[in-house]
This record gives sequence, C-alpha cells and structure tokens, in this order.
Amino acid sequence: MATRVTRRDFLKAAVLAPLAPALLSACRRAGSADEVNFYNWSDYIGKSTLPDFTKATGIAVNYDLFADEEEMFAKIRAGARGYDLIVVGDYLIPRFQILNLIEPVPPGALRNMGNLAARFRHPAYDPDETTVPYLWGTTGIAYNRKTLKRKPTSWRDLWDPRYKNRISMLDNVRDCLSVAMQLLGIPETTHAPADFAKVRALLLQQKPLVKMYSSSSYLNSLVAGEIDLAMTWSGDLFQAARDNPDLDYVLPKEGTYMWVDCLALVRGARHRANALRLIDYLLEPKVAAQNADFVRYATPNAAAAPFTDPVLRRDPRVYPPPRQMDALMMHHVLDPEQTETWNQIWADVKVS
Ligand code: N2P
Repeated sequence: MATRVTRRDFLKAAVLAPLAPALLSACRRAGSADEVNFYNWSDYIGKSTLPDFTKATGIAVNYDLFADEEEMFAKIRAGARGYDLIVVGDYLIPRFQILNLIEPVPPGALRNMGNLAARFRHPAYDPDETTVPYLWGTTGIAYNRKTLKRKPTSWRDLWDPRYKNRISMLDNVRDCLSVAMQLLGIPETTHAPADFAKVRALLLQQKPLVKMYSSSSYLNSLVAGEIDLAMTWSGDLFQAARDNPDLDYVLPKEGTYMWVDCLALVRGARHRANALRLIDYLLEPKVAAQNADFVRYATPNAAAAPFTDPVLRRDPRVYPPPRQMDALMMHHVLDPEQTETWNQIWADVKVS
C-alpha cells in the first residue's frame, strides 16, 4: 500500500513541481491570460509533458486530477466552471453534449489534427469531431501471477466464488454492464426490461464476492497483494506492474472493449485559446509518443508511432495485433433512455 501511495504522490508532485508554484499562484491571483486549467484522470500524463508545454509556450498549467469519470461529469454538470480542458471517455461525450457542457473544438483550429490515425477520425461517439482523441486502451483482467494458481481466461473468473473478497471491479457503469451483457449474450442495443432484469441480477450475484468497486485506488490494493483479480484498464495495470512485477493483464476469451479518452473544451472556458494550444501540443508526434509511453496506454496518433518505445509498440497487450484489434468492440452509443436505465441498474447494484 505504502509503495503505491508514495508512487502516486510522487507522480503528482513530479508533474506539478516544475510548474513553478510561485509563478502559478501569481498567475491565478492576477487571472493571467497565460494559463490554462486542465482536469484529467490521475496517472494519465507523461512526467514532463506539462512542464515542457509551459517551457515551450509560457502558458502555466493548473492541473487538477480526478479518480472517477462519473464524478468528474457530476462536478462539471453541477456547474464547476473553473476548468478549460477536460479528458472525457468516449461513452460520456454524448451526455456532455446533450447537456451543452462542452464547446466543440472548431474545425481547422488544430495544426496537428491530421496526425491522428484514420480509425480515430469521425468516430461514432463524436462524428463531428467536437473533441480530440487523447489516448486509448482496453478493458481486461488484472491478476497476480503468484497468488492465483490459474491464469484467468474469462470474465466468468470475476464471478468465481473461490476468489471471494479478492476481486475488484471498475466503478464504471459502461464496463460493468457491458461485461454482464456480454456474458448473458444480450446486445448493448437492448431496450427490453427482461434483459435489464437479468443484467441487474448477474451483477448482484457477483456483489458478495467483490471487495471493492474502484477505478483508481484498487491499483494500490493489487500492488499490495490485498486483491488478486481485477477488472482493469490496460495502461493502469502496466503502471501498477512497475511496482509489483507479479501483476499481469489478460484480454478475456469472450472478447473485450477498446475505448478512447478525448480532450474536450469546457463550455465557457476562460482560456480557450490556451486550451487549444495545449491540445495541439499534445498532438505533436514526439509529445504524444512520450506521453503514451509513460502512462502505458496506446496513442491514437499515427505520426507518433515511430517515436514510441519499440518494446511497448510490440507488446500485444498495449497495441493489440490487427486481428485482435479488429475483434475489439467499441461501446455502443446509448440513447438517453438506455443511459438512464443503465445508470439506474448501476446505482441499484452499488447501494444494495
Ligand atoms: C487513468 C485511467 C484512464 C482510463 N488512470 C479510463 N478510460
């Protein structure tokens, strides 16, 4: 536990320290134009990415972190207006758009937009490209090679009573419900109440085995050996494996999801031009490569590929080979009614 906390604290400090705190707070007091307020997942940026941006542009980055994207969404929806730039998961983008919480990135505003690989352009979750792909990854199973006798192969393993209290699940409605649906053979397009009843029942059946629902802090528990099996996002597990090399990652045989996290401008952003400059900077090939390598997620930036670490580039757990890549599903874009039902089920599971 201590190791992990130390590492994360270090990481946060390492990102913030070179931003010259005195200068930063002076900017804040003066409401300086030379700043941008960036709200991102924890452990989701290269060590020197933001300090390098500040050095290159003179724009200070006020950097704030979240550990759960639904919480971030709730905060922005509740009116937190201090942020200019946020990182939003693909499935959440339509919800931000419906509530008018994000401002489209103007077409042609970014010099480096063309660096993105074709498959990440005009995606189903955001066909008009109002947001910009940042990093992508997969959802899979993390396990401890030492403590688990058998390598997990299926989502079913997360329902195995032998692992009671040694399991964690992502605190994420999309991942948990999608996996339950996959196991039940129910399509994500469903509106049928009977299907939803089955999904709820399957997740409730698993609940007594689950030690925690968490999207960030479970990594401490994995590293410390307090749990052996977890639904995880790829790069987060590879970061945790730096601290505990017994940790490994598998894509379940049923198939899994790829998701794309995107950079989005917050509606009414006070430092819009600076936020656009930061997005453009993050799209620069070498910057994108270093960023992706550090956080162990995959970059959607084709021009960055030659600059990424060849070891990671060849690691099929980070960049699945074409055949596996084709088998990866994107989350279906839900309509508002489905979104409400999914959220209701998830809330029921969590409070029960
Ligand atoms: C960062 C996790 C981000 C991945 N720690 C979720 N899409």
